[in-house]
Amino acid sequence: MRNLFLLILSLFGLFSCKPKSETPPNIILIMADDLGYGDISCFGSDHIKTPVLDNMATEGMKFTDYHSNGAVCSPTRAALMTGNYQQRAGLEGVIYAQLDKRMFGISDKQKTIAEFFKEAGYTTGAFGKWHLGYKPEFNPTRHGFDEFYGYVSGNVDYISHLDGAGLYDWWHNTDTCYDKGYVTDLITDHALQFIEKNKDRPFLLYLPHEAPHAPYQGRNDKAYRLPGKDNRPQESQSEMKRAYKEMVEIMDENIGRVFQKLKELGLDKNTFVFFCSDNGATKMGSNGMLNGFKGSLWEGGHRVPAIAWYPSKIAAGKQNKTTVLSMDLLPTLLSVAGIPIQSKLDGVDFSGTMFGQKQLDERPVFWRYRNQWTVRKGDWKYLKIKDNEFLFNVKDDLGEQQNLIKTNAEKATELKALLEHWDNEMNQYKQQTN
Ligand SMILES: [Ca+2]
Repeated sequence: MRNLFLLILSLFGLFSCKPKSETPPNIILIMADDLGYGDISCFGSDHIKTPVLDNMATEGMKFTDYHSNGAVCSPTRAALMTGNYQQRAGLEGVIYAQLDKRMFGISDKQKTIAEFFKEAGYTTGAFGKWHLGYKPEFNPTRHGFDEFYGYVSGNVDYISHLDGAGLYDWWHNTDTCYDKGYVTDLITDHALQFIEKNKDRPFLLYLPHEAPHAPYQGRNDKAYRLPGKDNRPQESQSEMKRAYKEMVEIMDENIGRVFQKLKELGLDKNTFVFFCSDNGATKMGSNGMLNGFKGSLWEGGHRVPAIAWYPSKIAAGKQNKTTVLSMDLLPTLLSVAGIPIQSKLDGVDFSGTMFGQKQLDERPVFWRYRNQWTVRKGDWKYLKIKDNEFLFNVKDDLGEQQNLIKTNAEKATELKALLEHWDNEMNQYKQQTN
């Protein structure tokens, strides 16, 4: 009798299909490389013009307290892909291009965002920079992406597609590919083809741009890296700044092509787009009023621009002040797509803060990189660099100028205890999984 009842229930489930208007949304995640908090006009740049991203913010939601999980490229990508602190994926530092340093890569033990989406019936594609390992077993197509087009190292020459070790690094899935063209244009061309091919079924498109990471090359500049030699000219600071501006503006133009394609195909009503950066700017760019640069745990190393766009569900022109990190995108994007998730993750779903439903509970979040540690909880940030300790109220003092470590020892003690607990947890996890 009970079985019959369950059968009727499950049949009821089968026939109560969602109406067509509720087909799962497409998800597009666009990430810039080394783009700083002050590098686009809607985040205050006075000389780089980014009309497409500005419009995305006008029609969507700008995040003022979004952080990359890492202060450099690979760790952030590991956290983004797995929804966990990068330490759990075994990637705390950058994966370098030198041949004797190519053994590292994303762990098989962690399920990726692409694997979650694929299991739910999505088609998945990655177009651009991977930077999660060179070996074939680290390739995106082995970690849930149906299609990969781009490069696996930390950066390639925008014209010749040679990596930092002077080796050719341009791929379609696991095969070397000999396309000619400027990286930012090429990855967009292929991403647009992916959208076309999958316009009738839900897709996850991950579009990690190279811009504005070095080498600093505009669309019409010469290749620096040629087989067997590095032809990098002795460039002036102003020449590199000129290229940097152009690189961000070309990326913006290409993001515009993605929005145009969505409109052309009538997908703009049912596609959620998120834009972010993977760490703060180098001295070539701008982190606005923030202290520090890429590689540091001062705010300039990890507080970066982020924008969400989903006109059918996100009210236009809103600002979101919630503290969120790269690792939160996995549970958030799954939630936007209506995909339930059972796994226990470090990242949390912040979709409620975008759709005006609910705020996140206050939680501590952590970073460690080389000899720097930091914890953030609410308005407070404790930072340790070697043996130097700092405490800032980042709401009142975003530029981290007033060290309150001596005047608010109680808060510092509370945050230090949280940090030590997390640090131990990450170390134990490392020991257990190695
Ligand atoms: Ca980066």
